Amino acid sequence: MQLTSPDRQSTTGPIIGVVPAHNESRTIAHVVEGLLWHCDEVIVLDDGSTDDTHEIAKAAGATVRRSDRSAGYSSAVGNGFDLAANRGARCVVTVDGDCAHILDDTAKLIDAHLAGNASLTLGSRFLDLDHSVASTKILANRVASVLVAKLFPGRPAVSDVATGFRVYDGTLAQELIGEASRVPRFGLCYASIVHALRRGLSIQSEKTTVRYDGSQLLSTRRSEFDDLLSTLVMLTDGAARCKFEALRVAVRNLNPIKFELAREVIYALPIREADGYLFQAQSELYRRIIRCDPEGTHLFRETGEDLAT
Ligand SMILES: Nc1nc2c(ncn2[C@@H]2O[C@H](COP(=O)(O)OP(=O)(O)OP(=O)(O)O)[C@@H](O)[C@H]2O)c(=O)[nH]1
Ligand SMILES: [Mg+2]
Repeated sequence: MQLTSPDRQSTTGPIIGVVPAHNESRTIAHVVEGLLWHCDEVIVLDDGSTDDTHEIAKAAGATVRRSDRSAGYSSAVGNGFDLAANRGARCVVTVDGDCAHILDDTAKLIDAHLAGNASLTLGSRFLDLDHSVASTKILANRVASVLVAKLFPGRPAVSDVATGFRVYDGTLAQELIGEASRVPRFGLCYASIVHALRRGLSIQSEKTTVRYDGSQLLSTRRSEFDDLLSTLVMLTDGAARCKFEALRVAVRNLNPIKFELAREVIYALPIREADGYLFQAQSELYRRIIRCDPEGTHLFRETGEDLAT
């Protein structure tokens, strides 16, 4: 699924795998070995781990960069982009070190990236859903996609703005090094999309499969939601920035939030014990009964204050 016209892609250089890993000793060998089938080199960025992630990654064949202090996902991936740029990478494949993604999808993702001539190819967990992803995760991602899409009126929303399984064109990866060091924790996931769309570069999505363990399915962590909003606050100004700031205050206070999207109402309901949110949707039909809104594209806080216009 391509969103804009083809770009001029990097056509030479190695394909570099970049894996951020924080205490992933259980899974990192599998990820490195799986990725090495498809990449010329795999670089594991391990910062702040207290287990033997770095040793296992090295034994599995990865180039490892390690530091003592945990600087967050974005900083780790940015350091990977820096090393990939030094090698003149044609493209960079990022994948999480926790083995959430099915690595067999790597070939498909790289092929789609090269064939589609895109700057960024996202391994989407939410295209043609035929595997089990919890509804709260689907809804949380829909909300995230809509918030990002609000910066680009008239452009279709990207289906999975938070996926860690991606292929970046070498030039785009290089452009993102500075941004990666500025955004909070997982902010690069969103900042990269905003950056590409602002530059008029193309983003395409390819269906990929994920596996989660049960504990990850209950809720969306408050910190993840905060990362998204803090990144959008950083990347915007004026009225849009004020609205994202107001929403961030609500998230930081773990307040209930109500989003009215085009075809449904999505509630983010706080679960204090999990320090996060459960997302629930109500159908359009029900919404028509409780309130008539012909425009149907507003975003409201619990108080009813309109945040989107
Ligand atoms: N180097 C490094 N890697 C990190 C850091 N934080 C997270 N990661 C890695 O980034 C990847 C994604 O992090 P997760 O915690 O799984 O985040 P997530 O996939 O959004 O969340 P879940 O859906 O709950 O798994 C994993 O491989 C982590 O080990 C960090 O501070 N430094
Ligand atoms: Mg994960």
